Amino acid sequence: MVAQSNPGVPIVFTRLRMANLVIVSRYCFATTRSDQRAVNGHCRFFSPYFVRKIATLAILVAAAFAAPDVQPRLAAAQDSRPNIVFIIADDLGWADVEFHGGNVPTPNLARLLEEGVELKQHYVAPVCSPTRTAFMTGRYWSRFGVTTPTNSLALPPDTFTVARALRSAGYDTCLTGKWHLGSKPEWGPNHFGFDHSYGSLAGGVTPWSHFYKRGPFSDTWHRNETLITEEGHVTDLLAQEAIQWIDRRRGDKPFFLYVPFTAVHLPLREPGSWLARVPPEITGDVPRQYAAAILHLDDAVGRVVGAVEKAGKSDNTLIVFTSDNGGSTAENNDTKYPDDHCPNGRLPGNNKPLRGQKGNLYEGGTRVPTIARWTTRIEAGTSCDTPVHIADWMPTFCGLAGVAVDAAGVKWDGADIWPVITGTGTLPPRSLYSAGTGFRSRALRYGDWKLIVFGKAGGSASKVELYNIAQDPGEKDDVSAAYPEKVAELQEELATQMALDKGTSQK
Ligand SMILES: [Ca+2]
Repeated sequence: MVAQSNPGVPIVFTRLRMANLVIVSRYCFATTRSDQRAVNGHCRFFSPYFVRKIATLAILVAAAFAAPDVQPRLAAAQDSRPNIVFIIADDLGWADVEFHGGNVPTPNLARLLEEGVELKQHYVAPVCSPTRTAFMTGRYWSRFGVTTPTNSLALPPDTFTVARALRSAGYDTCLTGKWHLGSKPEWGPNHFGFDHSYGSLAGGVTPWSHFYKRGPFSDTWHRNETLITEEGHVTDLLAQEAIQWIDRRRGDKPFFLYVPFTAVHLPLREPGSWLARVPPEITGDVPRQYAAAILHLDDAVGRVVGAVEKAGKSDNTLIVFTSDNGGSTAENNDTKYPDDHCPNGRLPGNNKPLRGQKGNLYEGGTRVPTIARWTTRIEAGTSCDTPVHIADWMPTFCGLAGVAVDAAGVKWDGADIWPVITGTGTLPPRSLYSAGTGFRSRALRYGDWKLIVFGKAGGSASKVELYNIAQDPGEKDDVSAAYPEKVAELQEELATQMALDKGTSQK
């Protein structure tokens, strides 16, 4: 059956037809600068320009409603399903990118931005594994009790993951990058819906030797869950595998490619060729390494996007870029990792003007640079100010792919955000809920408001803060004392969300 929150095939039909009409309407009632230029100087309703548009409208409206039987529409829906490339950086902060004031050029991201939509309020977890849990499942990480980076098995083995969902709809699926949802090979990506997988089973790795932190999971570099040893810088290897997987594809089967880079997570030691490109005004070993890692990451994103274009798939591929949490200021040469000659010093992760950083629930920890591009379906150079969440991608992808979902078995927290990405609709009012690490804090975003509760639920040490994010995105002014009714309202919703978490009674 088809879940109410997930547009199944019949709803996809409706959406496609409505989308056509929206496009046609926009075309006819021009509002873009180029259209206004074209109209300028003419009598709008009698110009050859407008007559041509009205004729086109008539033809396309007729075509949109001229499919009386299901089969032709099914063919149309099948043909419209996009390939999906989901690229996620590691610990890349809000202002680490040039388009948010970062100090190094990110031209490939800038190009995606020019050709796509920026999601200006895209929320993730404050740390790694929780974000990946929500992306994989469409559910809040706390539903699985995952609130910290983990090497244990994060998801029940039969979890309906986004990879399984898309594979069930005929997609080929591939992960090149960091998994971190269970660090044993038998808990790896191939066991959760990926046809092909490569990279780190655990978390971030040493850049040249590809080891995770010292201990039982240090040896983690793999292909299809078989541990391997390779030479090369981690960013290049991950990009290269993704590109080769695209290049080797044959036929028209749609694909889902998930590329979770380890950049710009510590420990960093970049190739000399990238260090040489860092602007001279950036000084200090680790700040220069960090800048080089951003340049390198941006280039790797460009190479993956280039492979999609070279394969002739650009017009029917949705590409998303985001980060898994805010920027970090931790020590680069973390001694928990085997030595890989990485320089000492603190990372300069930049989340300005947002407050906080990786690890906490302020905006700097959880709001990350995010872009979506689909050249034929998303209007270029647009932005979306609706708060959205990493858990929204699975319902969105399933909607686009026409995945039939068992409503009784799937309890998504996320929503299909395609209407707000494309500017064709709005979402019903909803809260966005985030559990902090170890359930030691919680946040709830509702409308312009954000409630943060510190301390274990019900504990005597709990502390409440309230911010109006629209007026105060930097979370400088806690207004909880001035709006007790708003605090109470949000606490009630928070309690409802908390009750759905795994093991709530123990928290
Ligand atoms: Ca991370």
